[in-house]
Amino acid sequence: MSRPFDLTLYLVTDPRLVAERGLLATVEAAVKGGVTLVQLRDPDAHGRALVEQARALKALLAPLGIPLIVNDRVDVAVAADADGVHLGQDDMSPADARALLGPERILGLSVGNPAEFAGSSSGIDIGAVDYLGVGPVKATGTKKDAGAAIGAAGVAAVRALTRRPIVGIGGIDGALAGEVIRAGADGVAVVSAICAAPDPEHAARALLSAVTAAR
Ligand code: TZP
Ligand code: MG
Repeated sequence: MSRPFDLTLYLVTDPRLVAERGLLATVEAAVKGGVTLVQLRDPDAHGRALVEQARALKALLAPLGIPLIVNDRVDVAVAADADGVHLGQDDMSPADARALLGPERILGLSVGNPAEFAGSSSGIDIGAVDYLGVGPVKATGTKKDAGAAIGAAGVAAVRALTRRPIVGIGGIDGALAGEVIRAGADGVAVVSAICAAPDPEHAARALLSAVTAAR
């Protein structure tokens, strides 16, 4: 059983989009605005830099009770004592990650569409996974190799296949957040809607209201 987590408003960081304001300042503002979970995502960073960033984020978030998830890197998550890991379909299998992470850490898995969910649940052990990141919901420039957009209807289709918690991701803004929640997602994950906003705290607060209103 993993430690408790709340997918309501899930911030995924992007090194380019936080460069000007800084990673910690951006996350601190976003958390003030109501972000409930933070993922450190920097696919190009080297391990040492990533561990340092994860430790700094953990020090900021732990006193606030907000879990820190590390993208892709089980080793970095363990080294920095992060709360969990988010895996892509081509990363280490969830079962292997779970063996390294132990029972308490949170484990997420990206699912691009209903067919990929069906493949994941047969080909790999989805039993080790605590939540699914589903999308891109809408086309996004933030992740260059993201698959085809599936819309809120795609989220609903994955929802129909599993009871596991789902967070929608990809191109989500205030307007789309409500649709994704009404499609059955437990929360929304955003990168640019917060990281590239002129006021990340205000942006987070607006997204949180959209999610809450749609529930
Ligand atoms: N995974 C699927 S889409 C995406 C990730 C990391 C990027 C989402 O970024 P944005 O800016 O919220 O569209
Ligand atoms: Mg990944």
